[in-house]
Amino acid sequence: MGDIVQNKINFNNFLLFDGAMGTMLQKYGMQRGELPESYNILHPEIIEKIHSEYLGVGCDVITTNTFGANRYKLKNTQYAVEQIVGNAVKIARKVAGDKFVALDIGPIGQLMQPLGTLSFNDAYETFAEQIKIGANCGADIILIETMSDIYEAKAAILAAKENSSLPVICTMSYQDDERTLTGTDPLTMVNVLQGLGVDALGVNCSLGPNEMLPIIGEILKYSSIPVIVQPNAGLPKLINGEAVYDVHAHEFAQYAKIMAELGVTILGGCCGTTCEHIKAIKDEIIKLTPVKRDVKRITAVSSPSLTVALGEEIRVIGERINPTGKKKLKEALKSNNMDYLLIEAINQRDAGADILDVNVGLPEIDELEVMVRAIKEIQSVVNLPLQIDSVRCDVIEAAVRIYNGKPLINSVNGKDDTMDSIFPIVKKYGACVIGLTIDEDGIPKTAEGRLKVAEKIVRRAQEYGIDKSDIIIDCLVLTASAQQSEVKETIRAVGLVKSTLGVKTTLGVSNVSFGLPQRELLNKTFLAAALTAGLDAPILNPMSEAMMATIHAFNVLWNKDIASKKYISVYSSFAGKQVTGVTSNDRDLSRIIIDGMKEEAAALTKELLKTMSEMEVVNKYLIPSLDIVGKKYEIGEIFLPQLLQSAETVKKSFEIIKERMMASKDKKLSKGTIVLATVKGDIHDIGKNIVKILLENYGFDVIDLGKDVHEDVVVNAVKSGNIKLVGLSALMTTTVRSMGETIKALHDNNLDCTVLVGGAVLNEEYAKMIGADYYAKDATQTVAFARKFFKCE
Ligand code: THG
Repeated sequence: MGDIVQNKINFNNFLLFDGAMGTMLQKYGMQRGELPESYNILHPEIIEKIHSEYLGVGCDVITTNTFGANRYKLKNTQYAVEQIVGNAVKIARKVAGDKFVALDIGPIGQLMQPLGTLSFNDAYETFAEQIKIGANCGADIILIETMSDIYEAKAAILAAKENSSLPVICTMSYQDDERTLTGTDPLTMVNVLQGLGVDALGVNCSLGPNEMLPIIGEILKYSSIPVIVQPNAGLPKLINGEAVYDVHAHEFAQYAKIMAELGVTILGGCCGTTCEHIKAIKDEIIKLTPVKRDVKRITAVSSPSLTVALGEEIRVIGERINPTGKKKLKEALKSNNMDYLLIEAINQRDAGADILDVNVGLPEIDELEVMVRAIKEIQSVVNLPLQIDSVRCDVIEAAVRIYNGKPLINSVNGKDDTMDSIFPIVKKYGACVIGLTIDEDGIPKTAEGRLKVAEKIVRRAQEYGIDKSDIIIDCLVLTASAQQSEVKETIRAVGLVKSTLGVKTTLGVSNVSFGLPQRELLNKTFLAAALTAGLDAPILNPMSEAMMATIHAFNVLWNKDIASKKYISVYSSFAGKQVTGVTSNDRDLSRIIIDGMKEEAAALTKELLKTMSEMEVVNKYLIPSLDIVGKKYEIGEIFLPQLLQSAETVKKSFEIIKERMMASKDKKLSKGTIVLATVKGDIHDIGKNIVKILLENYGFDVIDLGKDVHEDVVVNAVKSGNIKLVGLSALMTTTVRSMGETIKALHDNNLDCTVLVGGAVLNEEYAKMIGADYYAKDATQTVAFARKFFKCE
């Protein structure tokens, strides 16, 4: 940190951030297509002026002009990250005085694996580079913002914490369905980011203050750390051919006031906001005192788009991904057959599991490597939170590091050395952890003895800064065959631990029956008794109908399944219905595509082609299952990651089908050719890339012209390929104009093609105005249009 004195920030007071950088740069003459970050080098005086103006209206924090200053976005420019970030922080530092400088970190602009190609480690390294430079040059805060993928946010937060000692703030951007692009809801965001130890969290960009209110309400309900909001100045509207933000300073500040009264303490502005907006907020919050919020912490684990809270309904932890006693799973792990694991995961999910235990501990394999792979693979197809189960600390740490969400660690116990090695991991990665009531002296015989161990675990965790709500106590099930007299002591311990410590509880229920016949009978009877004593999350075999039935019934009888809703949905048409879900035998290609199992799809396609024609496979399986997935996406049952996973699965099938068709005479598989381009001046091509994946997997050929594409390039591609359908995308308000120009160029050249447009700031009205033939809200709409256009229906 050199000799720069870092300012101390009080997050308990109101903290006012600045407004938009881009809007101000445009005001000072920045042209479309210019790189905003280049101003740190070419026109530092303009950046200095903008910072000074924001400081002049009373903001406490200025944000560096480094939103896109990462190695990916700067790759094809003449600038280095070091130079851009270094200059940006120095300029801000120079004018900040006793105010704070926030190092701005925006998204990398690439889709993360498995959606795209960016690996977690590459994301981490990319952020680490920016953060080291920014911290060295004197930034006071790391501001990670406009994140739409919580996995990317996690990489950035870890990079910030491991490469600086600065406070970290993270804000994510939401769509109008109150989820981020990759499907994260506000509760999940809070549960994950708060666990990772950020100093404040919240929302910025993409929506105006009004649209953000419901999201902010959710965040405030769960966040026990300060909440930050930086809205756009409304939703972009079209005025004289320009997309503009029209929530003016006064109205904006009224929303800021409402937010502050709800409990938001850190405010500022994003796109379209100026000094006037910031001054107006200042004038409002100066009259207010921060609201003291008392947030009750919940015990909850998360996948990227699903949070499972313990305490209301009984939650089932699926035990089946554990090689103990399972010959087939052992074989699969030894031969690196991940599909077997995935089928176990899918089957347990379909049978009603809420969380999946993942244990791959076998002496003959590289457990760490297999665990990391298993976690990644399972998370790419199943949207449930995972419980990471290993006796090895290094395996647990590697797994929770690359896990996407807030995991549950299985387990810690009352032994000093175990606690000292596991708790730092729990704390650092913000996991929940199961605490087993066993210590150096073994498992206490009595319930009181086990309570003592539980108390020790909770106390010690708190010394590590872990909240009690992140601990789930396991009073340990003993086997009836060996220790029959102690079985009911476990049940008594559950009640005692719950009432004394107020923590949530789990038990490995199936242990009770080891070595006895009719295990299910003992398991379900023990389960019912334990549930009555207050068991919250049993670990069991969800494929056992009797066990799941016990839980469904208990949830009704204990008034946890309100109005018996779930019970009725499971059992109202029970006659003849299989509740255990599909087994590996009846998995047809449609099912495999919907589940997103790539390797299985390829193998089964080959199999099907022995008896069916290529087009039959396409029309009977590929297209209909993609349609089902598209519908599920549209109604919000699945999110972008699952949609793309299924699309990629179809791609595997398609590759095989295409090969066959190339080999035979019939080469006409393509349903039509589409040119795609992200228009001039715009380097944000994530949307276009998503559209490309979907179109290709529906059987269209795509000519991808890339990003920042000049209109002449589009014209030439359409001319030379005699293309009938063109898709244009633009993300930024500054580049939607280029879109209009591209359409005009196509018309001026008398090209007989239809133009479809899409992008975050576009809408129907604007699409019409710039002469587009069709506006697509998302990738699935684009596909629907293409199918109509090429008469595939
Ligand atoms: N507490 C916690 N974690 C645990 C346990 C616990 N993890 C492991 C175990 N106990 C819970 N999981 C299982 C998994 C499988 C079985 C029992 C408990 C089981 N397997 C059959 C066997 O070994 O015979 C095989 C079943 C099959 O082939 O399908 O019984 O107590 N925190």
